[in-house]
Amino acid sequence: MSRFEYAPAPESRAIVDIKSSYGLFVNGQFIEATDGKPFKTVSPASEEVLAEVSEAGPADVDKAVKAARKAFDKVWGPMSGKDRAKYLFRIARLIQERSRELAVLESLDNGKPIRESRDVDIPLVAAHFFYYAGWADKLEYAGVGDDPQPWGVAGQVIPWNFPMLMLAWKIAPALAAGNTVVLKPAETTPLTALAFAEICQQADLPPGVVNIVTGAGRTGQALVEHPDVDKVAFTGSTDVGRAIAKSVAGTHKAVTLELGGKAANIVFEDAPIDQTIEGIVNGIFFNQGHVCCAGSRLLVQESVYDEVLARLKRRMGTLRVGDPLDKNTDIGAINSAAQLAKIRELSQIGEDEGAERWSPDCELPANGYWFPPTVFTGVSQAHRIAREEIFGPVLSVLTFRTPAEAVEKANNTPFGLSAGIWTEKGSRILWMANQLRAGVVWANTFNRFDPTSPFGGYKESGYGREGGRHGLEAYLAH
Ligand code: TAP
Repeated sequence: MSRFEYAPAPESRAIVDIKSSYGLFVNGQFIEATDGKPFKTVSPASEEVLAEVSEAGPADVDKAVKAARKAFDKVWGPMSGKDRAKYLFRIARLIQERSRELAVLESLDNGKPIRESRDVDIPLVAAHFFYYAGWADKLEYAGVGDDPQPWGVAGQVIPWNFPMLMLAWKIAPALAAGNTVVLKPAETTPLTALAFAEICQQADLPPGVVNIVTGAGRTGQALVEHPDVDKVAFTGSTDVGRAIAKSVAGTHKAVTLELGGKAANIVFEDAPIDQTIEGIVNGIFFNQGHVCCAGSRLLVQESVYDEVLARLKRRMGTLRVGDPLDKNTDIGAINSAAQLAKIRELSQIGEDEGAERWSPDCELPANGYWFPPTVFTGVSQAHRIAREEIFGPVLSVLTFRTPAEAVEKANNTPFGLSAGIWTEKGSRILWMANQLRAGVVWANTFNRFDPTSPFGGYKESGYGREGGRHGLEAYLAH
């Protein structure tokens, strides 16, 4: 595979103003961390250092939790829902106003294509704040009784794949319900969370209602283990989720966990073929496959296997891998060297276990972290690439003959986050949706999100729901 020199599109880079260093956002101010060393956040497309960011240690986290507690007791808790809504609407409008800048910042820090951050991530972020702003004065209809009460201080830890969208999923319902928050973004993608902190200042949000503590796993651990946190909300890997569940067991804390997935995307012989190919591509290559609900296991009915594979490979050959800031890019950079190593390792295991690997001939930039769109055929259910989350642009293809076999294979996973069904038959969609042990089931579409719809998993994909009315429930004591 050939390599070329990556140079970020200069015109988009000019619209963001990244500071050389950032402190923690505590009690409405950016402050220096007292307890940890600063770390660098880099652009995964160029390895350029974007900024130096403070690492919060336990003493800093304690400061943030105290600020959140004070704001809860004195300001945000006693405030009427109607007034809380005004702040949330204001934040939503500021996100819209700054959406171009936020999209560029997200693509720079995360590596995702600008077309996605501009058209999907940031509009959804604003939509979440608008949606939950509407709930703030109607909590008695949230389904948890006539007198819903916030938990208090929420400690929230999020991953790097949708940095600002995960922040919105966490912060918007928490604030609408009357909680205050301390949020830790992922180590590799802190910049949009820090921009959000500025937006909170612009919106005149009372100090301490939102606090952002940057850092790595140790910061997250200090936050979820802090005794004065009432509600823990975590999105990330199943391993860390398990550790968090153990650490809060036996405490007063309420917990929701959104963890990994290994979704089946199921194609029947009567599926509308053009739409299906686009759905398969979107299912696994959207956001470089760094998607918890990615359609990473393609189940194809045997009778259409040859046609689906041939058309899929042809379509994969047209995907452009490269500069995240170029509007024509389909697949951006892998978020970190560590994630690239994990994708490479599991792909090698796929080959070693006997599956057949294929990627189109595509040029990859010389610097930065990249992986070509890849499909594995001849995959059996026992293969690790069929069982483990790769979290990259790698698709494993299996076949089935009957709907019952498709259900059995789709459910043969410890995860249960999402699934997709491609068929013309409405009755089959309904039957399959009932059989599949997945929190979200898409029919003739994939990776569609909306603030009104609950999202979350079964089994090792976690518990609790985010989004919609159900997403409020997680932030209300009942
Ligand atoms: P993790 O390694 O689990 O990290 C998630 C967050 O937890 C990061 O902020 C991380 O900090 C922090 N963290 C690490 N160790 C911790 C500890 N012991 N205590 C508290 N916090 C800790 O996951 P990731 O690699 O960032 O994200 C990918 C995973 O997230 C995938 O498995 C994916 O499926 C899942 N995901 C799930 C969903 C939903 S909705 N189910 C959505 C998106 C992603 P550092 O980043 O600094 O290490």
